[in-house]
Amino acid sequence: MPRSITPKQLADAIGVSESSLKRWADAGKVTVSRTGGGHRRITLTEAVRFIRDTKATVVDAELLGLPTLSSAGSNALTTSLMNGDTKVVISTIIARFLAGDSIAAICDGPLRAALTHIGNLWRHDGQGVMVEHRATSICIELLATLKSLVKVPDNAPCAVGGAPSADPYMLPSMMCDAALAEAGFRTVNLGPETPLAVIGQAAAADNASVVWLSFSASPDADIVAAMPAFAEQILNRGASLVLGGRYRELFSTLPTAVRFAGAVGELIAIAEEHQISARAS
Ligand code: B12
Repeated sequence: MPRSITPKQLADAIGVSESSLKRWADAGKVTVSRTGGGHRRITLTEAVRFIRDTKATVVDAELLGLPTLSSAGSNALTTSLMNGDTKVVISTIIARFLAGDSIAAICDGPLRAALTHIGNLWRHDGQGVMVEHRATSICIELLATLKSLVKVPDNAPCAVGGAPSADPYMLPSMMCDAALAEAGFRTVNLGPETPLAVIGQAAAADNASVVWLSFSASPDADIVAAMPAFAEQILNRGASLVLGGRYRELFSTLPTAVRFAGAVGELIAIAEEHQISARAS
């Protein structure tokens, strides 16, 4: 069951009167369902959509089951991520999301900047590895929360992806996953260290329109050797294959239909392009 709230809770969360909210519901501006007893309920994902679309100001996020919002800037975000302050990180990013920033923009902007800064620590500071692991864990929680706030339509096209064997990096695929969900895709994130054959199997089983592969660690020679056949298998199914991550350029000799993305936003643009041409054909 999706989490849901009452019209009064949403009205109080955005500082408007309950009667205004009921008027908007009657006009179809916010979708309301009824409980068995006839009481109005609004799913959390619908409340989040309404807040973002109407640029409503959230005055009490706790009524939505979210942490009190913080308007900390990018420097404060990096500091909080370094200090392991989960609550500040999540509340700062959720505030930006509710104000209308896309998940892709959040990933390519403040999150990438903070993690780049943290990645430079391990060389200089004995605590760097601990900070890096803790920051990754906070980002995992954050990305799962962001994904839970978007509604994916029932008949959504599917996107499948992950990182290949010997690549331990979790966050790039979690970012692709959450951003594609926001863009209206049903997603299957197979996560890090996934054999290419398994990604191919999932793409076929789920009839994926888009397949992403993340290369953050230097791939083994057998993966490089297996990529042409893998690419052919995905492209022959009519899906888009998108490679990202710092080692993606190793594959620049693959067929030109394979796409390369330096940012999550680019993946979203390619996935949307795929859907437009699929609808046209
Ligand atoms: C967390 C972390 C780890 C964790 C990962 C935990 C986990 N399970 O996920 C652990 C501890 C495992 C780790 C290990 C190592 N790490 Co490390 N790590 C990082 C760190 C801090 C963050 C990585 C991350 O998640 N970034 C967030 C992502 C989202 O950012 P991004 O990779 O830049 O991706 C952006 C774009 O490139 C793009 N993108 C990326 N992938 C994809 C995929 C697709 C499909 C698309 C569309 C887009 C896309 O979108 C993202 C958002 O804009 C980075 C620093 C950094 N700059 O990223 C170092 C970093 C990657 N690590 C580094 C190193 C050196 C190591 C180790 C060798 C350290 C060691 N001595 O053991 C090992 C190697 C592990 C291995 N097997 O390869 C170096 C890599 C240098 C290099 N040129 O290769 C970095 C850059 C740190 C540094 N400045 O030196 N690391």
